[in-house]
Amino acid sequence: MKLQRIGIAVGSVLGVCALAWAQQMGATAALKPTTGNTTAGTVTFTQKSDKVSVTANVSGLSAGPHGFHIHEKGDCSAGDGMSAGGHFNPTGKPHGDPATADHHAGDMPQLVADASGKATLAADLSPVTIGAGANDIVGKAVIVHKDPDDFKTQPTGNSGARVACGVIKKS
Ligand SMILES: [Cu+2]
Ligand SMILES: [Zn+2]
Repeated sequence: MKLQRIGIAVGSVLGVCALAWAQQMGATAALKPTTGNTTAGTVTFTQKSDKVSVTANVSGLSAGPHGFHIHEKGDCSAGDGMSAGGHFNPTGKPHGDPATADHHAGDMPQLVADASGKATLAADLSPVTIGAGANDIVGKAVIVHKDPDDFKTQPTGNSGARVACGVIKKS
């Protein structure tokens, strides 16, 4: 009887832990500057039911808006960041504003830097996931661009050179 009770108690604890783990599943990307740039920061992704929320803290930018995307290859080895490939686009959509229906899964709201070159961002992303399915962003890369994203030019948004890159890793 005593053993049985212990068994139930252990089972409950494991169940609660599994639930907490599922709710807090996340991933991070440490942004490092590409050659000749100083942009760096941290990007954190958290799975929340059918959406993924992103928070970013980035420094070393020129003041104003900067294109900000998840790119398809988790490879920041090239000095210019081009090894990360194009925008992450598992759903075969055109490039666009993430606030509208048609956009790459990897399209995110722009980073807007203040006069000191710092930018913070908090947003919900869709349709991406962490750790499962075709829209999984783990193993992809986050890129910060030199210029604003016009959300029109295909397939890049015309946001210019890549000033920082970071591979997305499960946390
Ligand atoms: Cu990009
Ligand atoms: Zn795009």
